[in-house]
Amino acid sequence: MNRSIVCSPDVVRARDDKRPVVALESTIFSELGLPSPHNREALERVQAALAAAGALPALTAVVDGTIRCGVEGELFDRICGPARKVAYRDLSVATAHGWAYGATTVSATVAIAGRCGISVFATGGIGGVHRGAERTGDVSADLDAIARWPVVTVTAGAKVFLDLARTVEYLETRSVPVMGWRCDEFPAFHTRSSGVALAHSVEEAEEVAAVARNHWALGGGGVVVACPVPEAEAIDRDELEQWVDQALADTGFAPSEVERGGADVTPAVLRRLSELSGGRTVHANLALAEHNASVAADIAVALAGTTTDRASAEG
Ligand code: PSU
Ligand code: MN
Repeated sequence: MNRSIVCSPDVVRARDDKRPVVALESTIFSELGLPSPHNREALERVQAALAAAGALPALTAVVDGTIRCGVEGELFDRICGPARKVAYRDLSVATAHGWAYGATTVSATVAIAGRCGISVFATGGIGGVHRGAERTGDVSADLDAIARWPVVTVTAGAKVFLDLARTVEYLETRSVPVMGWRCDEFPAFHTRSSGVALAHSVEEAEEVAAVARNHWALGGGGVVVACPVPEAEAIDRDELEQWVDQALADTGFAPSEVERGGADVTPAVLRRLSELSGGRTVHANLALAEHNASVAADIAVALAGTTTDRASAEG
């Protein structure tokens, strides 16, 4: 099929047999995502959650200049190590320049999944519209990529220091159905509510599968399932917002830098949030990643037997 992407034999077999497969990004598991050793724990918990629900993981990454779909265990030490972030726009450069390890973001992963015929993707949180985007223009490429490729993205929303109302507005503009998973607000990653209402909510994986099939039959691209962090690990919104304000102040980035979301801003803010919360933000991150994987697996099981080919109109 697609020679620019190397799929593992397991992924090829499962896809061809129409068995459930769930794509995973690698940024969250690299040193760019979670601090060691929590990144390794996240990878193991996500893989276990997929296996428990009967879905095969298809971890994506650029390894030694090759785009891989289905990275296996012997490479996990590298996956959890230092990386360069690879968005969809960077895949062509990472391969041409032979990057040793490019950790895929959401935009790269939905593109790889879409090209490989994998229809479900589990992540932690998606990128979004940054605060101040009306001046800086910083809108994550995740949103356009989600709109383009026919893949269901399961996410715990997006981080509270993005502009969540504009993020949801943008997905609406790009005709992406966004469904709250047993909730009616867009979740804010570490915390379950954002105050941003969603137009639709769903209760079961079968409902998501029906929406996705219908969207694809109409020529649509991606579908988002917005899945709040499990209650037991969730952080209270007011408490989180206090810590965010404190973390932004402590890390000393100017408001313009925070708004621009430069490469070093988010990791520094997340590190400070973890300290201020006594590690609770990291535990919330692990719990939501694992939970998203199990919801994504159920959706992949519900969709199994169908392909992501965009059906042409009948008659
Ligand atoms: N949200 C998180 N942790 C992350 C990311 C998002 O809580 O590590 C990563 C994802 O890989 C996402 C990317 O696709 O950041 C978005 O980056 P940007 O805003 O530069 O598009
Ligand atoms: Mn950006």
